[in-house]
Amino acid sequence: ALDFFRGTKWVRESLPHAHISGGVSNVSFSFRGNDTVREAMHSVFLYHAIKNGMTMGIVNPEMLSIYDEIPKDLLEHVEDVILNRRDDATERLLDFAENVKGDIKSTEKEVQEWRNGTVQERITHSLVKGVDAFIELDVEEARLAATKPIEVIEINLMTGMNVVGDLFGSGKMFLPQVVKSARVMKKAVAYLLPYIEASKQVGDKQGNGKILMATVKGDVHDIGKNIVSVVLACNNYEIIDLGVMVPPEKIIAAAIEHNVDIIGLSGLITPSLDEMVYLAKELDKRGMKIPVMIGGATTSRAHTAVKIAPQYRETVIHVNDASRAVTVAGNLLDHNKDQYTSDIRADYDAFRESFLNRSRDKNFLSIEDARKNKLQLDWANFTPVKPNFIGTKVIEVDLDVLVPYIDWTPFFRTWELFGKYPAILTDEVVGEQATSVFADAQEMLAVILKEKKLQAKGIYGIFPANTINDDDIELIPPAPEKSGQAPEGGAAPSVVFLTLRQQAQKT
Ligand code: B12
Repeated sequence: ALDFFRGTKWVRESLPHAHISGGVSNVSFSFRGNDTVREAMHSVFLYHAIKNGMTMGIVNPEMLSIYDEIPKDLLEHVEDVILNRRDDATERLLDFAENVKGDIKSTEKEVQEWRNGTVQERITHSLVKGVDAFIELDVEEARLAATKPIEVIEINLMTGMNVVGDLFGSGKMFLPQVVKSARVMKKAVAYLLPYIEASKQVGDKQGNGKILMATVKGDVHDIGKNIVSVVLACNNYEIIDLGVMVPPEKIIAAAIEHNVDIIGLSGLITPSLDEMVYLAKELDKRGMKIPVMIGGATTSRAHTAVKIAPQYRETVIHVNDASRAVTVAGNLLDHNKDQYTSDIRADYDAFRESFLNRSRDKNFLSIEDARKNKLQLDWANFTPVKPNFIGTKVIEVDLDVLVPYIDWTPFFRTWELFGKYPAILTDEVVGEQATSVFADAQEMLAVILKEKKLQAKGIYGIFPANTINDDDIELIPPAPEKSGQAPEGGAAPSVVFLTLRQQAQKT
């Protein structure tokens, strides 16, 4: 926003005859669903843009508050963001926005309502909404009901984070909101840590072994890695934590320097999978002998078996969660480890083999074989029915007839509201916005129907047709009637559709 204002000012001063237009509502897009904040943002943006020389603002006048009537505290928070006045402006506005949603009475009612849910519903709500006020209370309740404190992380908190992940993945949550969810998650984990540590096993001084932990290059996610580190530390493993975005050379150098027993790699974004493959190759090239544990939300047993394990002669094993990590580390360092590691390798080899076989099945046929498969029609014993007409026909339909056939789902997608119609109208996150744009659309549609603003027309045709060459279709349109434009000889030129026979192998 600030750059827009500065740019506008510069253009108007340097090129006095130029005009500037700006789309205002984009600035508040991440606050969809909170009209109070959106309207204030529009007014603030317009106010400063006009002051700097903008000549035309594109804005929905129904979504605009009067600049001077914006409550002082809301104005301050919004201007901090629009004018980039403080480093924490976004965070502060996000927090503040939670309190200005709707009127005070309904906000209070909403608070009471979500507090009536089950402990899982309350934890999920806090994570999704980024509310940290009650998280310790709810986590404590879950801890008292759990057998072990780690269960609260792996069941209750993970369930909530997966909801956050799904909403984020489908575009219904935005990055600043996920940052807030991550903070709530970290607060919850910090609350549980002393309880997890209290269950620390009393071991010998030497400990069970040394484990290097790192989130791979390019990846910033560390919540899961940190949990695994704590849980392993509580089981007497010495942890060398290299943090996040760790380049492969640094992981290898640290593994050698600290003489670690296991390397633990965490990754949550797709590029991390390739990083792990690369690292496995590098470990192999250097003839390293340290087993590797792979973890993090986007990693999988399948990817580990098919892509990572074949690159490294030593053991590579995928681990689903923090508690499994303890058993796996124990097995990798046990005196019986040879049996365990050869079982893992055999298991992954078998998995990979069957996976590759399945892909082989999908192989394509050669074009010659595909052509041999073509449908054989018995034309000699078939007399086609003569159609009522040859050529094209135009049809006109009343719009009322078509309305029930409108597919509304793509309509919502153009508004970047994801979900299927009609369920989207009651969706917890986008339902309110979806209902509002749907109501606008119904109003507009009613006007279109009433004033007959559009006319629906269709055209269809029936023509003699033949297969020609190997896979192509020739249409023979009739000569235009009495148009006088038919080419010499009467018939219109034929039209050929070029097609390619289906080559996918059918099982
Ligand atoms: C919180 C979060 C963030 C936070 C991270 C904060 C932090 N300090 O970690 C922030 C907001 C910074 C963030 C940023 C981004 N994120 Co993000 N994020 C998430 C979210 C919602 C939760 C992750 C999480 O903490 N889960 C809870 C922990 C406890 O689970 P976990 O990590 O899986 O760990 C458990 C196990 O996997 C295992 N484990 C984990 N590591 C290891 C390691 C070993 C050795 C072992 C044994 C076990 C193990 O044990 C843990 C406990 O049981 C996920 C969604 C999801 N469902 O995972 C998306 C998600 C991972 N993010 C995603 C994306 C796209 C991004 C961004 C690229 C977004 C953007 N446009 O900028 C950036 C990434 C930038 C980068 N370069 O890395 C996508 C990744 C999609 C993909 N396949 O690539 C996801 C899946 C969301 C989605 N559905 O689209 N994100």
